[in-house]
Amino acid sequence: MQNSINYDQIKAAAVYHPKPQNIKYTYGTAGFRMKADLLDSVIFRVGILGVLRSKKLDSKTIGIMITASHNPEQDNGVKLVDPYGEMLEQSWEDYATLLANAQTEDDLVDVIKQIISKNDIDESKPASVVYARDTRPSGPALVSALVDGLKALNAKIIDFGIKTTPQLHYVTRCYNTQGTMDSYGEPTEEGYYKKLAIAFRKIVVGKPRLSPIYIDAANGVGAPKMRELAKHIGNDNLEVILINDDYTTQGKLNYQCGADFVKTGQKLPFGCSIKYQDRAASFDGDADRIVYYYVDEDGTFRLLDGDKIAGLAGGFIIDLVKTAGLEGINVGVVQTAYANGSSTTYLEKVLNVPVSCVPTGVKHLHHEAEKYDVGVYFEANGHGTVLFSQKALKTIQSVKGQTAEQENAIEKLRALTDLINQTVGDALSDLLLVEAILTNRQWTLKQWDQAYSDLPNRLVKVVVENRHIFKTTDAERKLVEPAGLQEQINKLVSEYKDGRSFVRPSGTEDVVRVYAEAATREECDKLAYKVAGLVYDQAGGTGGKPKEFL
Ligand code: NG1
Ligand code: ZN
Repeated sequence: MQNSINYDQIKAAAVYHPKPQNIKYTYGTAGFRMKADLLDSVIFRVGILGVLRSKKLDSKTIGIMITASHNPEQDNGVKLVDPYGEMLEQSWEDYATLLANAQTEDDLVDVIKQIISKNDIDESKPASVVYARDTRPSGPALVSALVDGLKALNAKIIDFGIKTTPQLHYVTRCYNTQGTMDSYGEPTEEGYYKKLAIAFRKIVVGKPRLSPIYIDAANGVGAPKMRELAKHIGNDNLEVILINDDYTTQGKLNYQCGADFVKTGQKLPFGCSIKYQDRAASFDGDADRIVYYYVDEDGTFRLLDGDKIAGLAGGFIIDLVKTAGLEGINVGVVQTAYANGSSTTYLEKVLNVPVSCVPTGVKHLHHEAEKYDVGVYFEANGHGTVLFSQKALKTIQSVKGQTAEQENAIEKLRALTDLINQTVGDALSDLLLVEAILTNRQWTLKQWDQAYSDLPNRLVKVVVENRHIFKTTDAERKLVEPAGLQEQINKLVSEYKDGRSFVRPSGTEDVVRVYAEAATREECDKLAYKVAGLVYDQAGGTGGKPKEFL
């Protein structure tokens, strides 16, 4: 009975991972995320949940990633990955929260029993879990809490070491598809690089190499992994210059660098002194986000964010599908309310693609994108990917071109299905996607940027007593509660040309986010801060009213 659950063993292990008093944990859009020193008991319990999930899913391998992405170095976090590399099924998020909040060892056992009985789990099934962590100093101690949880339930444990978040998603899918028709690749880090490198070379073959790309790796795990990937690709195809690649010195991770810093501050990261015509990109701390940027002739900073990547990828894929004569394959783009209004107009009016808007959070984007044959999804912050449906994959694999031009387009589509990480947004894979497209088009960043001009936009945080009183509808674009607030926001918005603004509670921070865009920078900033002030005054703002531009 090696695999069945021994509750005394669990209780004995749990004693070493007590839940702190007076803390309420919540499994949010990015799993659990907070100060690392509050996470020991949570991670132990996430291990337990991973094992239960594996037993529930017929012993499929479940992934667990320990990371806090773009958060400061002292934070950490954890999330579970389902067998095909997708986010944990939503109904199980509640179990994660319940387990994390069980106060005593007896409470913990009660919750485990509840989960087992509700889901009709066969306790005797073997379980398998693969885990990885990013480069945070708190990682090793949290890994040992995780392993204690996994061992308490006698799971098969696969240590994937220090990896990017998307590499963990990749390997989880590989383990679960090995030897099947849908085999996703070799379940190793090497296998990941090879798959991407081979696909990249196929797409750029015969095209002149572009100028070097500077990559700000946020002093995180993306640095060593990008270096490794670049070796597999070869300097003759892609020239990479890494900056902010010091992932061993404490205090540097995400500090004044990385995709979030660049996107939020709309400025160059620390240590980046690019000149006109240079090309640069930033990853975030766990390398699942990427944004591009350059400086103009007059030194102005120009950002190419997730929306721009969606436009570039969407346009390229649509051209290939047309050239290949595959009109039966529909292409769609999925965005959130944070997508710049100009990007939505460009996609709908110029590229003529259907665009859906969904609530914030990768799982919403991912599920919506699955509804298209080829679904492009990107958050403005640079997290995104392109999904190919089974129908699209089969067609692309089997179809034969009538002309050399058609065959060439089909070959490129085929390579794209390998190049693009099908499980989750991936900075390394997305970098190669963008580089492959720009190489094919022989475009500079400026040429890419010319597709449309972003409306000036601003994101402001408001600290309130209780952000949970904010309820939204219409993909988070309208407030339902507090009652009456949306009408006042509408009134403000109507006073600004091309004005748009919405308010929603963050899923990852204890703040309310206010987004605004308008025709000019000045108007946009005014609108943002007026709406932020309104929220502060009417909905329990604390700690100082945001008023930078008023
Ligand atoms: P919240 O904190 O819910 O706004 C942020 C990002 C999301 C997503 C998650 C997960 C913005 C405005 N929000 O969510 O897009 O990436 O973090 O990391 O960028
Ligand atoms: Zn991230």
